[in-house]
Amino acid sequence: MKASEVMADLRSRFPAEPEYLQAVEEVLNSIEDVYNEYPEFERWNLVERLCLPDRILSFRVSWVDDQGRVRNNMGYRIQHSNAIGPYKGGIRFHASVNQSILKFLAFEQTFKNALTTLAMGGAKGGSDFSPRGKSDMEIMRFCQAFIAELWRQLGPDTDVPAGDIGVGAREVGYMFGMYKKMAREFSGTFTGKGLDFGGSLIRPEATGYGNVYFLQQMLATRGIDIKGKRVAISGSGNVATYTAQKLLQLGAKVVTMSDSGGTIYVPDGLTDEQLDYIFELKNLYRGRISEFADRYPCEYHPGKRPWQLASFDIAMPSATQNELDGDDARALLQGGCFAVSEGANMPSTPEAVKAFIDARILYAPGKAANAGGVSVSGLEMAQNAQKLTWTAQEVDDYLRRIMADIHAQCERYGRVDSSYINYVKGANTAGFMKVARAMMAQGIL
Ligand code: NDP
Ligand code: 2IT
Repeated sequence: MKASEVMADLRSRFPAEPEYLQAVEEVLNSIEDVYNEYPEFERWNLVERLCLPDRILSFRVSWVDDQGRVRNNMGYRIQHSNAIGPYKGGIRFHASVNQSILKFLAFEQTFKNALTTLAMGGAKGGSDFSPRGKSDMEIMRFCQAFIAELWRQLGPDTDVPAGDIGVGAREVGYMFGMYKKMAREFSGTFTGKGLDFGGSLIRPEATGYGNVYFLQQMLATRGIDIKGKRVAISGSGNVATYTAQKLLQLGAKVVTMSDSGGTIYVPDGLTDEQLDYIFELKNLYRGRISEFADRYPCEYHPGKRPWQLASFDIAMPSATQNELDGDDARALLQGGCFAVSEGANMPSTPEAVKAFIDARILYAPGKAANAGGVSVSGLEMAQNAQKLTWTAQEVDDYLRRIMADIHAQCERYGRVDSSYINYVKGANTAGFMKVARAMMAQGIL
């Protein structure tokens, strides 16, 4: 089947999976040229095989809440591809989780992981369980029930989960503990573990730091210094907060952060002390970003996303998919925004992506820009396999090298002319070619 025929076929087979279709369409549009250069891909029906996950596991997760009531959630693991390494990708706990969202995330993860230079296939999992407002004991019971079902599918060389929205060090700790008990093995089967039991230094920071390193690579192509630039960040979770931390270290101004309740706008940029408070607020008290506005003078915009509140030099969407639409993109461009680097997975709608590409600004899709997180997960797997621990400096240096390598891959496949790199085309093509070559070499499976 030709790439365009695959899209029409997937649309008719999965009409109720809009996020999955959106992610696939973006990749297929990018790779059409290289795909047509290799007739053997079509003979082996490679694109259709690559778009369909290897397997989808879905199961009921029953657990008991603090009031003694029995609660039932859905659990999933989508093992998309192990063509270049064991299945690898995060677990998301959020009320919105469904099969379409996890299929899009597992599909994206496959190409992202291919860009990292490390040997990792693509997967994603999660549940429609919402950690919001749950006690620590409820979180623990839920994580244990989730893994009681999933553990058989996992293993250090089979499938290695990690965190994502709603899953941080606490949840990974509970899931790893249950896995260890069920499987009777202490291995690197989860990444993002606590430092005392096999976690890697810099893993918490890696997605945010990596995104800033990638942004610096992009800015360097136009001779722009990050210092003093006004950056809008959305979200205030793991990715957003460490993005802000690295930006502050480099002298940039972080002027917005948000959560699902609204956005704070700090025109002069967050101070170190204010960012420390956000870390505390989110990690210790699990509070809302509105509480920041109770404590420090700033604008708080309930129910609003950052993009249309002011003008920004740089935007780093770091909350969730489709959080930046065509109107937002046009407002950003009108305000003079010259770079967008995605911390979240697929945060920009197709209309927004088109606006950024048409305007020839520096625009990095999530699968390139946020690959630092899973890269350091790969380094955590390497340390676990060696039974060694690397220093923070070693891991950070490795992370910088990987982000520079990903930038070089994007440039190789995405350079349009002497003044423009299409990072969407570059990332999709580079990721696709690696997975496609591996699939061709391994036969029809
Ligand atoms: P966290 O759970 O730590 O933080 C998520 C943040 O995004 C919170 O501020 C949350 O606000 C906000 N958010 C989540 N869902 C929505 C929504 N539907 N509408 C508005 N705001 C929302 O997650 P992470 O920081 O880990 O993940 C953020 C993004 O980065 C996701 O797209 C994830 O897939 C991606 N990513 C994560 C990596 C990682 O290593 N953790 C690696 C690469 C990408 P609230 O608390 O109000 O829900
Ligand atoms: O989207 C992502 O890359 C992640 N949530 C991190 C996955 C991982 O295995 O570290």
